Amino acid sequence: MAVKGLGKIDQTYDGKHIKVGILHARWNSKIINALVDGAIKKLKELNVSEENIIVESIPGAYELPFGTKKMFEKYNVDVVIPIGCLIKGSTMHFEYICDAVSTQIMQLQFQLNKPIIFGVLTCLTEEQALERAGLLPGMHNHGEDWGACAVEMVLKWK
Ligand code: RBF
Repeated sequence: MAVKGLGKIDQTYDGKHIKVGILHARWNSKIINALVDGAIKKLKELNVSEENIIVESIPGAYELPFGTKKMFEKYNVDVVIPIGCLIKGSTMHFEYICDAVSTQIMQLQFQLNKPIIFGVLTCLTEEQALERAGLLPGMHNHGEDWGACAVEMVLKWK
């Protein structure tokens, strides 16, 4: 098969029959709100119905892996998009949380045999996060990519 544009969706997916969980952290709420809105917008564009999009929140990014596991158990969703925004501070917290969360999310996919999207921004500055949430002029909202990724990852491997 020909190589398509990197990062671009390879075909049209119809999300009519899939159920998606969005679990978001509440730290850095302005950025989080934009990312969640972007993910929902894209899910709806791909035909996922509003009642099949379940949104829950947890305090911070560190809670995302456990919360994601619970989203599958509680709501029987096909895929979860854990959304968080970590911004580097002056201590080592950032490194520990980024490492723990990314490792656990990756492992959880194999434990549960379910796709989990990596909706966590790990930024060195707030400006980087604002850019990636589409909140600075001309910048793209990564939440939209995560919505598209979620639909593809469910339907491609059915
Ligand atoms: N949670 C986030 O989602 N993003 C952050 O940037 C973030 N920075 C934190 C920095 C410090 C120093 C601490 C103590 C916590 C931070 N958290 C952050 C919260 C963390 O993910 C978690 O909710 C708490 O540590 C409780 O387990």
